[in-house]
Amino acid sequence: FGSIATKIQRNPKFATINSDDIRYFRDLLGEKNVKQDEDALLAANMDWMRKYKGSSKLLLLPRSTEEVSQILKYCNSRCLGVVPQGGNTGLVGGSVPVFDEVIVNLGSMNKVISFDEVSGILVSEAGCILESLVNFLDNKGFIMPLDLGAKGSCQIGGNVSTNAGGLRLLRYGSLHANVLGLEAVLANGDVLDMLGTLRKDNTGYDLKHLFIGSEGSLGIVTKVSILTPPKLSSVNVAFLACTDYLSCQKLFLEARRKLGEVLSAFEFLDEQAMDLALNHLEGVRNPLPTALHKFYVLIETTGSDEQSDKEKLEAFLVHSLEGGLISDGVVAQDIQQASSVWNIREGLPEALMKAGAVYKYDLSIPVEKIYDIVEEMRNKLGHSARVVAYGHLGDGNLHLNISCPQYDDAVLAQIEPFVYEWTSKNRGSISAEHGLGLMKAEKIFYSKSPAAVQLMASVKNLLDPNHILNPYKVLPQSLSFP
Ligand code: FAD
Ligand code: 2HG
Ligand code: ZN
Repeated sequence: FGSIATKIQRNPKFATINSDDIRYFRDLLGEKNVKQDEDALLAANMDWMRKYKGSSKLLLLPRSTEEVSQILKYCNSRCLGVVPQGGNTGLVGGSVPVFDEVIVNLGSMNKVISFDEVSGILVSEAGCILESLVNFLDNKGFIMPLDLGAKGSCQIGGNVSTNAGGLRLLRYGSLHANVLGLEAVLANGDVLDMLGTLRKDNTGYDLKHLFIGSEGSLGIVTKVSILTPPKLSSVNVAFLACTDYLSCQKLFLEARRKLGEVLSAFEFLDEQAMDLALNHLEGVRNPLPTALHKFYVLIETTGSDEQSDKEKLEAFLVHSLEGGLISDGVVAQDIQQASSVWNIREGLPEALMKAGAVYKYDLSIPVEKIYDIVEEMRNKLGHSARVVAYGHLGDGNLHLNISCPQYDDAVLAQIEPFVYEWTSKNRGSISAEHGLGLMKAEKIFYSKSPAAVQLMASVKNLLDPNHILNPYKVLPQSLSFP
């Protein structure tokens, strides 16, 4: 496991769970929603990467906002640390305890509350799994404005709390644009009803935005209202090969120009990522099998007119081939082929897990510089680790992954602080979409000014004066103890 927790001190103000606490929670939630058994706690204490592991003795499963409110009111009065948890797919150690914090998992709050078929506005509880919302909407002819590889496990409340980006952000924008309202419970148990369903509402400060991306540090999100786009009939997926990064970049510019309003995803992976997918993912084969290319680009178009969308894509591909931007390519002929191409891209986090230990960096970098850091990192590390690059090129978001047989402090010392300093120097962000969590709480200054961080700490103090919510995460520890 990562050695991060050993560098952090448990907040001495926090109480420890006792039998009175357990009795209180059992009375409130019923016995079966208060978990103390080893199996349930093992899963809830460990993150998806198996890199961060807490030692909580208590997992609570509330079924209503009122129960969440009572839980937080009680924990606040007792000064018990709390970790809000969704699907536990987060990649920065934010969703599991560091020490013995109480885990509050929203999974039992999984009902759709309403759906307006005219406006496409969906209101649901926070514990709904993203994929179940996708399936619900599919029947109504709508889609979720976000899509990510973790859709089978992550919850909409977790997505909102991390401001998850994913594979469709290029087309539909971030959750700051699509979440119309939410309900959140503050640390003292107060329920903040901001569950608006309006596209436009300029009455005062738009407080919901504080909760979008605050990673459970300001409140527990219990309900979400979200704008969903209509499902369009024509979806096309092309998988293309480029000989160098500059061609990928130029291809992106061309795609925006030539595919315009139908472009719905522009993802890239490099040779090392493809090699990893082929070696570690079951049932995956290279759609361009003649050779291993340096770069691959996945382009998706989504529109309403099958014939004209296809013509547009074909004209774009012919033009790109003639102009030398792509060296090879295929267009998926049916849904199965499209999803097998998507499986390569979406399966990369899992392939990395299977390959051994992995250091993950989720960087926003100006598109033209994205691959510079990958090459610099490769030169620095030589043969001691494998540098794997992929990501949401259309959003300027690089997923830089360094894979090695086991975690090794000597390798880590080569990567950090280099990766953060490089990103900061090039005016990027050290977290494009995964958040800061535990991994990067101390690193926030690489991307935010001291004045901005100080204001964040003031907001935290105001909303959670005892700092019970997701302690040791998001903000540096020096600002974290009240
Ligand atoms: P968790 O992991 O349980 O929690 C994440 C954070 O949110 C924690 O800090 C937690 O305390 C807080 N939280 C959770 N629920 C609540 C709540 N109801 N109220 C308050 N705080 C809460 N992320 C992307 O942005 N884009 C991607 O493309 C993407 N792809 C992924 C693919 C895979 C295979 C995996 C494993 C992860 C991926 N992620 C991606 C990261 C992760 O899935 C997202 O961050 C996701 O949004 C987390 O949702 P979750 O329900 O699992 O939250
Ligand atoms: C993705 O885009 C996720 O697949 C995970 O954000 C990124 O594995 C990663 O580093
Ligand atoms: Zn991503």
